[in-house]
Amino acid sequence: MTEIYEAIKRAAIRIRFAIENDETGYSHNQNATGDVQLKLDIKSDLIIEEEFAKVLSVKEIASEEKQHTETIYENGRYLIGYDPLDGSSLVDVDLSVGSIFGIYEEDYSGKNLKSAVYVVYGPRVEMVIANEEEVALYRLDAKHHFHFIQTIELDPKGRLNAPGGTQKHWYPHHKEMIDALFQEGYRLRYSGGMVPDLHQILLKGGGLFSYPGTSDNPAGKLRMVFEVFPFAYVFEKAGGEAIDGKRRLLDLAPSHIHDTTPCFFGSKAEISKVKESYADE
Ligand code: FDP
Repeated sequence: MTEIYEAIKRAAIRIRFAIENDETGYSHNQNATGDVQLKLDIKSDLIIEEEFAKVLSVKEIASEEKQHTETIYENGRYLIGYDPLDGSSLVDVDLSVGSIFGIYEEDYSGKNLKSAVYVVYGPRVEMVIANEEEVALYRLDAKHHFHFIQTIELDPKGRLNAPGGTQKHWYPHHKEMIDALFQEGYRLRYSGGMVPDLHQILLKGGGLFSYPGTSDNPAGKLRMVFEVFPFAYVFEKAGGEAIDGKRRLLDLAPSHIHDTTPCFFGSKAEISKVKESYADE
């Protein structure tokens, strides 16, 4: 696992350099979900693949930017599902973006996720590693070294509300729940980048990030293997919860690597409100 973390650190340093120096334009390709890929998406994906190709414990990779999984070392132990540059369209407007990694064994189901890592490329580069022991925050320094800053633990109740999805298509019970949080005094924090939005909730004590199923998109937008399971793991290990409205996200298994699911990540108090609101749906 340590070698995988080291590969992610090397990839993050290279991706940061590409974000700062490369063109942000679109390529002529589409990814598996039909999004037109930015040149930076493709480059970040290649960088990560190159770094994982140096790690003998990596059996297979599944990238949000690739249609199919790819075998790396037949005798390797881990399968890695990753989103190379989440929120990449925000680079153009100079907002924060991120890379997300789920490290699985045997298959890409939530129960087989063994560790999760994400990197935030913001004013500073930060990396969070979650495993059985802890959720730990690291920051990149001028000597290209990620140094330990602190462990992360959510408060039982937070103050931030990050509601995703197009409001016009929200179901009525969802809208009522989001409105009730604002009525209680929760503050809106939503940049449109999942990584910095969730990072803010994790570091500022807690709150709720939601990307629900909607009338036009009942299965939501965010992808289980590359985005949802890794953050569900981080939130649970930090003392919070992550559900699809009713069920624990890490109890789900995709039938295809690009499957999406509605998702809610938060501290215990907010997730109990989600459960109440979704109980009869
Ligand atoms: P993006 O499409 O820009 O890559 O991964 C999907 C994602 O960004 C998340 O980072 C983000 O939270 C979400 O989509 C934003 O979606 P909306 O624009 O629908 O709010």
